[in-house]
Amino acid sequence: MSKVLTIAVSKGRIFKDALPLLAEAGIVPIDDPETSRKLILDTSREDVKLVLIRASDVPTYVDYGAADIGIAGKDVLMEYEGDGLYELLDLKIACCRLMVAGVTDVPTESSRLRIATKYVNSARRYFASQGKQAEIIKLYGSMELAPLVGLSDWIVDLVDTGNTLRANGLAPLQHIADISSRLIVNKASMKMKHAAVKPLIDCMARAVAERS
Ligand code: PRT
Ligand code: MG
Repeated sequence: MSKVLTIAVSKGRIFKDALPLLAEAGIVPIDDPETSRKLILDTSREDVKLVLIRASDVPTYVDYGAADIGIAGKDVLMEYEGDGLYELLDLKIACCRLMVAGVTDVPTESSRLRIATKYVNSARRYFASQGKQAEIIKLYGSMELAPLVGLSDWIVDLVDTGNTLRANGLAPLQHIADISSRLIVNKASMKMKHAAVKPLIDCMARAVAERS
């Protein structure tokens, strides 16, 4: 195993919120990811590199050891089925809620409840826990549209301010889970690179505690 520590993180809101926490561990990217086209960023620490990937791919890279560490939303982790990683720390960034939403509280009672979502596993588990039969329809985006055009009764999606729902005439109906980003670590890296991984986790844990 190489001496370099690789951290997988997605561009956008998670990256922005993670920067100050990474800085507490002495990790500052050399290039600005918003302007650079690089997918591997050098940092102020010679032994640490950041890899920029899509939010939903972060657990995959960490599970397979292509990245030692990752920062991923709990929403993404709840969907992920691999078991090669540890979820070690709640970073309390990029917070939102996973919710059931729709035009009205009352689903069309005729056939089986239909739910459109990107979060198939979480939706299935949630409705099963409520003792409700639901047909889950997998979408990759723009979930808000589904109830408006009769594709589904409700959706399961992330809600922050609620503005996106409101703009489409939808309301939040049921709370499924509070979401924040988590620090995840490849199981083998945790053992083989413990001397490098442990202080990094401790630094970030301290930074999180100081903020809250
Ligand atoms: O875009 P891409 O397919 O690459 O991935 P992604 O959309 O998952 O990435 P990104 O960067 O948009 O989101 C990364 C992570 O941020 C998610 O996995 C969540 O853990 C976290 N997060 C926090 C959010 C939100 N808040 C959020 N509000 N992710 C998405 N949203 C979206 C939501 O899906 C909805 O469309 O914002 C809209 C709702 O926001 P409000 O404020 O209008 O309620
Ligand atoms: Mg997005």
